[in-house]
Amino acid sequence: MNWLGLLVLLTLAGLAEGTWDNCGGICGLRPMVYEYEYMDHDNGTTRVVGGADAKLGAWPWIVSLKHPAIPGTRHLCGGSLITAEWVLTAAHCFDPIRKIGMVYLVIGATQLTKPGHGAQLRRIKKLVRHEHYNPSDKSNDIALLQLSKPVDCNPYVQLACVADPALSLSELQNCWVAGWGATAARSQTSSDILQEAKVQLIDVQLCNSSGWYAGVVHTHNLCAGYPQGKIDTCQGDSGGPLMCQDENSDFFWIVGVTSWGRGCARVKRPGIYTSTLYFYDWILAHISPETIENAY
Ligand code: 4AZ
Repeated sequence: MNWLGLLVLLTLAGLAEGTWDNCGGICGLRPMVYEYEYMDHDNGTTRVVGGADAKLGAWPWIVSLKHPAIPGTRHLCGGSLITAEWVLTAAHCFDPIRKIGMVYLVIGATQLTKPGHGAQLRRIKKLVRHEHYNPSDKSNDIALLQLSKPVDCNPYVQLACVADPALSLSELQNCWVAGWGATAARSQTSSDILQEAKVQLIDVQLCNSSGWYAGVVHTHNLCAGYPQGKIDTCQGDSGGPLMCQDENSDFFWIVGVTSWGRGCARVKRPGIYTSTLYFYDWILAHISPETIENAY
């Protein structure tokens, strides 16, 4: 092959990489947070309900699903960017099924009224709700949204790592929730600035015991929050991520999708999340059908 041919091939390969994998094949990293640490910026207080304002780019995979019919910031639900063209969210965000054509996604924002230059807007090309999602008991509360066009990653837009079944949850200590949902129980208004809070994973057996949720939590759920309440996700946080830092590294895994709870921040009523470990194969099968078909 002549040199010109080789050059054309290499250029095409480079372009193809730019189009298909513009997020560098990495996930769960927070470039802006590492910058803040380098600058010796204070880390914010670990003081969602009971949370604190997140810094710009703190959770670069978090997405706001918006609907024009919702008053104020139009925020409907949270979501997480798991590939350049797929967002993980909760099935109940589309309960009742809304006009999908009207829903749009804001990716890379911290403040909804000032999304900033890194933020990108997308529409939904395809909605995949879990085929066994049941609105009456919120079982299988998980959905995937294919974006109208893949995002371009930047310091404010990064992919989340989806936790696989091999991950040992009981060893994860640094877990967080984030969202634009209500900052007080019974409040209907969403927060303009993304809120974040550190939470504890609570054993599902304890969570399901009498005096707690008394058996209504499914085996494919996770519970997170505090026995004494006070810090929790709330209305509008649904669909967003429950994230834990890897034991041996800086990056974060999405271990749950915010699903429901009895009220917000109440004693012995922590938030209920759909486990991504449990639904890992379902997620993979729907975002890359070719891969799965070839695997069997
Ligand atoms: C909701 O309605 C909701 N306290 C989300 C999370 C929790 C409660 C309600 C957990 O979207």
